Amino acid sequence: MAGIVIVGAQWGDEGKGKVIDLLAENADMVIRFQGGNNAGHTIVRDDVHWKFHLIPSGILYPGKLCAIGNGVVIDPKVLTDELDGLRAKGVDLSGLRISANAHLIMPYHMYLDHAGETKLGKLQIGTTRRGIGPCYADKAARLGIRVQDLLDEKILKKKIVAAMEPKRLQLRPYAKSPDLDLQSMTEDYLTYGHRIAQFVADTAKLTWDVLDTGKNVLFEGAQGTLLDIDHGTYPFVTSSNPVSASACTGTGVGPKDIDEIWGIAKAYATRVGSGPFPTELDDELGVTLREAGGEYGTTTGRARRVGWIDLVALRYASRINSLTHLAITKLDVLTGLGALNVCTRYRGAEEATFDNYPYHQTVMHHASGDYEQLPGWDEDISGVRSEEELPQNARDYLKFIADFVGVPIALIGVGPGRDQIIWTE
Ligand code: 2SA
Ligand code: GDP
Ligand code: MG
Repeated sequence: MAGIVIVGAQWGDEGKGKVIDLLAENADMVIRFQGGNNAGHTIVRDDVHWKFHLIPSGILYPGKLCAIGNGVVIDPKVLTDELDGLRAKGVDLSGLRISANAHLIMPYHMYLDHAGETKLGKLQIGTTRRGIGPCYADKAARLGIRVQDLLDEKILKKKIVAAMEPKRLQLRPYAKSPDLDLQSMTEDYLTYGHRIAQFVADTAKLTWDVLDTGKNVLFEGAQGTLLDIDHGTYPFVTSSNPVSASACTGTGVGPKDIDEIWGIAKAYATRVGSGPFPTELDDELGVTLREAGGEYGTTTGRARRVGWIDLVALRYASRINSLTHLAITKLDVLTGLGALNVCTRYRGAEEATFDNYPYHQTVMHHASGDYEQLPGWDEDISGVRSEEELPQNARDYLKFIADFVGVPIALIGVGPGRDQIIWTE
């Protein structure tokens, strides 16, 4: 039996989609456990780019059991559009299952996300404006609407009324929006319900059944550790827990069902949206790195902020997630960049230094990276398939990361294609 969790070890977009696609080959089930269609997971197969927002990144294996767990928030319009798109491309959806307990993003969640950001002005989080935060807020307030509610008109309508009632003031500017009309919203959501009914299941039970027969389950995380609502750079975080512990609550298994925890990290760092980023490069080199790495949001197209690899944050992510394996992606992007900085501690205000990730928001906002400089390499490594073939400086760079973080590197990415990887074990 093996439960394998995949999490982002930085601020998201580390290349989780690609790693999940690779590991899914030997898994009997893939299940997503948190986040929603704020996620954008890219898989490149035979030069075709697939972008998934809600559907698990294992769906390209025909018939593979792919589940959306209870911890995910689902925008049923995005889900049905994604399903239509995949069907049109001939993807087999017979393995798809959707938790009856997953919460739904409603039209008012999107308006509230937008309104919240507008109100914050300069202090805005930089959300994807997909309604993620307001949906999780309703879940916690016990005003959420779940997938199972789509199957009963009376219950659905009652719950929409109850959920909208306390939001009346905030929603007043949008009162005339047709999608907020109770009757049409109910009808739209009932239609979504009919369209996804065939996939709705008890995904926790399905997961136990796979694990109990000694088969492998991949737990697919979205976003990244530093965006975690409890352990990330609050309030500049998403509204769920992208850390490994959430694989349990977001699917319905216990910690003893987890055997391996893979943290995915880029060979450098990126972040979309606002918030502290101690190793950020906001100079020419940053622009070069962004273009070389194609660092634009998979969901929103926003330019991602870029910076040096932050080993203080990565070591913190290793501890928070109990990482057993590291996958370092996008090593190829660092080729030809010259000497490479790796952040080994933070400098704060008034000469303060921090070897460990500081819990205090003010400290984090003033933190900047303190670096060791390592030599770079100029050789094209995109065709390299074994560690031995990598330039010595690239191998030393990886060794420095693994030693500092204290977690072995199992996989190295040298390009977006699914064959552009190096297995180290
Ligand atoms: P939200 O929408 O409430 O979850 O936003 C809150 C913060 O979480 C960040 N966030 C992300 N960061 C990186 N990647 C994400 N997915 C997309 C991608 C992002 C995109 O794959 O590129 O396309 O812009 C993601 N989703 C949420 C967000 O930037 C806020 O900082
Ligand atoms: P995710 O959200 O963690 O799945 O990551 P995204 O899909 O949002 O962003 C990662 C991007 O990097 C995608 O465009 C991938 O195709 C690409 N990618 C993944 N691994 C590598 C790699 O090793 N090298 C390069 N150059 N690109 C990669
Ligand atoms: Mg992404």
